[in-house]
Amino acid sequence: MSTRTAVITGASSGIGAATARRLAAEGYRVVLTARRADLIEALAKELPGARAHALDVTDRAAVEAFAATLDRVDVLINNAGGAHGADPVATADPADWRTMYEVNVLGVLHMTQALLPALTASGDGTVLILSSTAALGTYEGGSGYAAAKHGAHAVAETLRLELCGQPVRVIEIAPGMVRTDEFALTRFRGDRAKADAVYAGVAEPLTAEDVADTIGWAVTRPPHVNIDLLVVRPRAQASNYKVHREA
Ligand code: 8X3
Repeated sequence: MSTRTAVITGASSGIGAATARRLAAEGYRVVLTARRADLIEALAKELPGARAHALDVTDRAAVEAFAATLDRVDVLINNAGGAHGADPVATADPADWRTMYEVNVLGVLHMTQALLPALTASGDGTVLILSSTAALGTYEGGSGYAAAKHGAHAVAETLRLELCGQPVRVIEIAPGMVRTDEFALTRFRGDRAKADAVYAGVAEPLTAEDVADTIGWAVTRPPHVNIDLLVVRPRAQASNYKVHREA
């Protein structure tokens, strides 16, 4: 049997890069995609058999062209996503909402549609959608991001219904507070002080590796075991609103 292949979106940093490392360690041939070619090419050099393909998941034609380059796909990790802005509904920028919907929802649609034939043909395919605790609840300032991630959650739930009886699992992983290099910095448009304040006093937020560990566990369960939805938060975060901060 040839080596199982995992395609990972947003693999240039954070949870995507950590997941690429984790799945390569599990023996998968990983295909790294992200907009930033230099970062995924550098990571691919570190991982045996890995390949990098620069890709914007919001570009449907590019996604279809990428899919045509693949001879085998067993696992699709829909990780590309993110938050833009933390403004109230009253003043939020529609451009931020459009960007979040395009990446977090339509990006998942494009990738899943393009790779589903290969995932089904593998006889044991997995579509994993990385959502968020913002897919299941919300918080002030989180409306646009929560709306997009609620959308991704709905896609996961619907796809699982539609694929029932076919050899493709649909897994959703919903992380809470994860400290990565870029998530909060992107949300606050590069404002380092605001980004750091998100994690202020939290003894140990999750790391990208913690989430990659969860993803690695979920996708390596036996084929008949489907981890529908897994919420993972740091011990110091009991809910979107209940975070223990040390003074
Ligand atoms: C990240 C979790 O709390 O910033 O997806 O929405 S949160």
